[in-house]
Parts: sequence; C-alpha cells; structure tokens
Amino acid sequence: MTDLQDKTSGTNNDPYEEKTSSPAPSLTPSPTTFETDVKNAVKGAVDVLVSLQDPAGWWKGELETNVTMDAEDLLLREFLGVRTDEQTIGAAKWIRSQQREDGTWANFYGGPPELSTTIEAYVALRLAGDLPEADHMVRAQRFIQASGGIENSRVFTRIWLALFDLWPWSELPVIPAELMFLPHRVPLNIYDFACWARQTVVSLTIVSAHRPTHQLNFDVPELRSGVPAVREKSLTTWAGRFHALDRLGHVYERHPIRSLRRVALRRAENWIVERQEADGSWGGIQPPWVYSLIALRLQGYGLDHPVMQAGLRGLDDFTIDDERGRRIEACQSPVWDTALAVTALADAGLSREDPVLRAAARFLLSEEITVQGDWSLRRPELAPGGWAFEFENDSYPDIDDAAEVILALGRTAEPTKGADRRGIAWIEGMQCHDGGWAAFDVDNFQTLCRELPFCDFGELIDPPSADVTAHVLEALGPREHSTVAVHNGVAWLLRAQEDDGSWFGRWGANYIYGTGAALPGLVAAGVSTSNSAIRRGVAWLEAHQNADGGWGEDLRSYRDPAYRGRGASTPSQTAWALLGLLAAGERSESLELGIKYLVDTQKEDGSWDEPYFTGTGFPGDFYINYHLYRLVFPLMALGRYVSRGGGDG
Ligand code: R04
Repeated sequence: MTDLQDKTSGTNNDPYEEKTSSPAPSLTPSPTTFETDVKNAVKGAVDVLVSLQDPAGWWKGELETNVTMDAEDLLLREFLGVRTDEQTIGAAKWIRSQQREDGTWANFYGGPPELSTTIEAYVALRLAGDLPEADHMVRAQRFIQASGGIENSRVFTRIWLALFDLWPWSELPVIPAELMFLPHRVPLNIYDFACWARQTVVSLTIVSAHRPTHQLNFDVPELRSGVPAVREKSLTTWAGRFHALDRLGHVYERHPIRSLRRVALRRAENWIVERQEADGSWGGIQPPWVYSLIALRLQGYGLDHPVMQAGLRGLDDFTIDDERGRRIEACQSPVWDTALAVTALADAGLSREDPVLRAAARFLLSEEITVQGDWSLRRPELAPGGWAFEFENDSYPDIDDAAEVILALGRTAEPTKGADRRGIAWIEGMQCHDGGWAAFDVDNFQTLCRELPFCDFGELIDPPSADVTAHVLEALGPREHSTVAVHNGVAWLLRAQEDDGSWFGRWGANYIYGTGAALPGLVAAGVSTSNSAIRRGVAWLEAHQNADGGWGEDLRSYRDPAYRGRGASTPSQTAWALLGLLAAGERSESLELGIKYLVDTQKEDGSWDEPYFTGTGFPGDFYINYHLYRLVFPLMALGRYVSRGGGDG
C-alpha cells in the first residue's frame, strides 16, 4: 500500500492535507492545562531517555536499514566458509519477516518494491533452504521478472551473484586495480571518491581482478529475464564514453600486464590493511567492511589471520539478535546519539552539573579524534580534532558529529580540556572553498565519479550540504559571529535556499530536515529572525504542516518533487519543523498545533513510535531509521518550547 493512496479519498482526516485547506482542530481549552501537559510530556521523555543511557555514559539507538545487510551477511559467511545453521536460521527468519504481501522487499518502511534488495533477499533465502516453488518465493520471482530480472539489478547485487557463479563476471563493469596508481591530482583517483565509496571501490578492485566463483548447490535461472539491460552508448556523454572504455577494460582483463597488476593489488591490499579500525571494521560501515574481508581473503589472508579474525569478530558486535530476529546494523551511532541526547536533556532543563550529562560528556571527550586520516591529504597541516560517528572509526571523523558534540559539550559543566577548541579549529580547517561544509572531506566535488559504469548506486562524492553547514553554524556561530569562516558559511547557506524557501536535507529526510536545521543555524550565526530568508523558510514549514498538526515527508521526495514536504506525520520530522519555527521566534498557531501533536502522540512510556525512516544514507538509494530520533528530537522541541515560556505570551 502506498502512502498517497488515501489522497484520492479526499476525506478530511487525510493526513497529507495541508492545514490551509482543512479546518484546524481547536486548541486545548485552557492554556494552563496545556502547559502542564507539555511539561509532563517533557518529564516522561526525560525519564525514558535517561533510562536508556549506558553506564559508560553513551546512548546508542538501533540503526535500522534494509535486508541487503542480512542477505549479504549470509553470502559473506558462505563465501568465507564460516556460515553456521544458527546464523542462517536467524537471518532467514528476519528476512522473511520483512517481506511484504506482494512478495517484495523495500529499502524503507512503506517504500516501493526494490529490485536489487528483493533479489538479494531471495538468494539469501535460497541459501537458507527455501524452495523456489514456495509461495513467498514465487511471489518474489514474479516481481523480479516483471522488473527486468537480475539483468536490471545494481552492480553490487550482480557482484554478489558473480561471487557464487550465479552471474557472469564478464557481464559486470571492470573495476581496474590500476586505479591505485592514479596520482592525487588526476581525475578519478581514489581520493576523488567520498570516503565511504573510496573504501568500497578499493576493496572491489581486488575482487574484480580475482573474479572468484564459489559454487553453490543451486542456481537461480528463475531470476534472469534474458533481456540485457540498456546501457548508455552515446559517446557524447561521459557515461557513454566510460561504457566504451569498460569494453576495452574487459579485453585488458583477459591479458593484464601481470607485474603491474600484482603491484596494484598489493597496493590496494596494504591500503585496506592500514585502514582497519580498532573494532575490526572499515569505516565502521557494512559495505567496505564485507568487501574488504572478501578482498583480503582473495589476496591469501587465512581466516586465522589477525586482520580477518578482528574483522569477523567485529561483525558480531554489529549483530542484533532478539525476539524480533537476527539482523545486522549497517553502522552504529553512539557518538551522534550521545551528542543529541545531551542536547535534548539540557533543553529539557537538566542542569550543567547533572551526573547524567557529565558522564555523557566524559564519554564524548574520550572519543575525541587525535590522529590524522584520509582527510589529511587535502589538509596536511591541519591538526587532528573533532569526532566520528561511531565507537571506533578514528580514520574518518566527520564534521556533522564534531559540530553536534561541540554543541553538547557546551551544555555540561564537565571540563573539556580544549577538546571543543580543537574541534572548532578542525571544523574551520575543513571548510570547502565555496564556504560550505561536507560530511567527511574538503572539496570532494568530482561529479565524474558518478558516471563510471560500476557506480550505479548511492552517492559517490561528498560535497557540502545545507544540513551539515547549518549544524556547523549552530556550533560556531554564537562564539565566533564575525569570523570569515562563519561569514562564508552563512553566505553559502543563504545561496543554498531553494526557490520555495526550503533547504535540501542530505543526511535526513528531507526538506523538513534541511529547513529545520538551516533556520537554527542561520539565527545562531547572527542572521536576524526578520531576515527574508528566515521568513521564507518559516512560511515553507507552516505551509507544509499536516492537518493533524505534525509534519512528515516521504522519502520518495528525493526522486519525485510531488512528495516535497509531504508525507505522514512523524515525531522526528515534526520536531525538526518545530525547532526551525522556535529558532525563528515563531509564536504562531502552527507552532502550538505542532507541540500539541507531539504531546498527543506520546506513548504511555514517554517515548514515541516511529516506523517511518527519517534518516538518509544516500538520497534516492539508502535510508536509515535511527531509533533514537523519535525520542531526542521531540524532547528538544518540547524542552525549548517550555523554556521559552510557551503559549502566545
Ligand atoms: C546523521 C549524521 C550524518 N553524519 C554522519 C554520518 C554517518 C553515517 O554515514 C554513513 C553511513 C552509512 N551506512 N551505509 C553506508 C554509509 C555511508 C555513510 C554505505 C556506504 C557505502 C555503500 C553503501 C552504504 F557515510 Br556502497 C549505514 C554525516
């Protein structure tokens, strides 16, 4: 069922109907009871959030993505020869539980059927012993065939199938290991790729050179349509030229210069080994992790090698096994979640001295990055600092986490011993030349990466985004209003405003996230709340409020403009809109209705439900349900509303 179906019914309780076209629900009769209700909501949310803190000071909500994680986990284990029955049964149960009535799997809750995800889930279930004649498998086949079959699936999916001889390597783009030789100034060298793509590409060069074929006791002819996928052929486009180059690449693959290839592979291998993190991961994220393990195995690393051992053991810590089933987290968010939780609790009125906040601050301080990373290539003189997303991804700190941690540290009395100052210096040093901030790197703009034949999934580069730039302004603004860095950042963010008054959300869904971040960022950096950019942002938010008082934006808005700012209300998106309105000094009915939505939808236990995914990994391709978002963002919004002195007064 699609979320827009009830649009056609035209009834008044359509959650998508904008408030201008529907009767507004009346406000609570007495303002005093309403204020009490809000304060009680804050108290309930504080209690549950505090109860979720780990004794070591951190918070970490589940990071939910899609079943390709679980399918690929079984395939990885099969490839390495370490797959157990217990793992297989648990993962298969989880994968089956995520299948929808029509036999398909999606990439996010309520999302459209996704071909590659459905193929990977199907193959994993075959591996687990489900028969192709079984009802649920037949339904999946029908969708896969109707969508063009394996032929039409993404490169990553076909690589997984090729590893098991279910798809020919000759029908996959070449990922030449000789990429490792390109100097840093030459376009398409590995540092032109965003860090997450770089780690994936380097390990796949090794896999692509070895072309392994691990035999299974089944094939999947039922998933092949026999119709070749259409690829860009015109030499007037880069995609077409790269496609032609790829055909040449296939010829070269048959007779590569052996010594050159050997050196290239050794270089890729060493590059990978040098970047393994203390938890055994690569970048703390699933794709480079699993491809690196496969690549090193192909380079001759045995399962008893310490690098392989650490890698496999680390995966266990990214596995959740509970009554809902066995599933893999694509990454983990302890630093991010802890920073947000501190800010939310401080907004709710916890004192700077509160032991809860001080313990969290001590954890954050222990996570400060003190070593150089791939980011140093473009900024060799810049001293390390800042924070990464996870427990252990020291090589890849990110600017978004650094900004949020600096904001959080400012809310506790714990002495920072200069960590915030070093973080600010690092962030300032990581500003792109155009004034914006990206997530992990400086000036990572090479759009040509996106045209390569093996790059048909996800975001390949890391250019500045409105949400990260806004978070930086929020962190730096109040301290350094007049620095050149802040001035250029404000100018960047003002230029990034869309014609309709909103801002694009790169790491959260979508224009509501971007706008809900941009308004507080601009105001913190000294832009007046009466500035026309702020007013237009406020107007956009208020025009996209749902009839139930909340806000929501369907992830399809990344591909289809019709969904911009539209979707079922969710707690986190409602909170983002409210944080924008609050920062802009709004005291409108819209604000009150939004607060009322949060109060009314809070559960008995003080938390909120949020089946919808509101986090973005890659616009259009990869989405995240951060399980703590449903709690920390509503708490921030309610807390800021109360401390401002609520009501219309
Ligand atoms: C919300 C905060 C954003 N801030 C920190 C981001 C941290 C998470 O970043 C990533 C998470 C990812 N997952 N999976 C991938 C990924 C990449 C990230 C991923 C990587 C490569 C391929 C497929 C998926 F950068 Br291929 C969970 C900026």
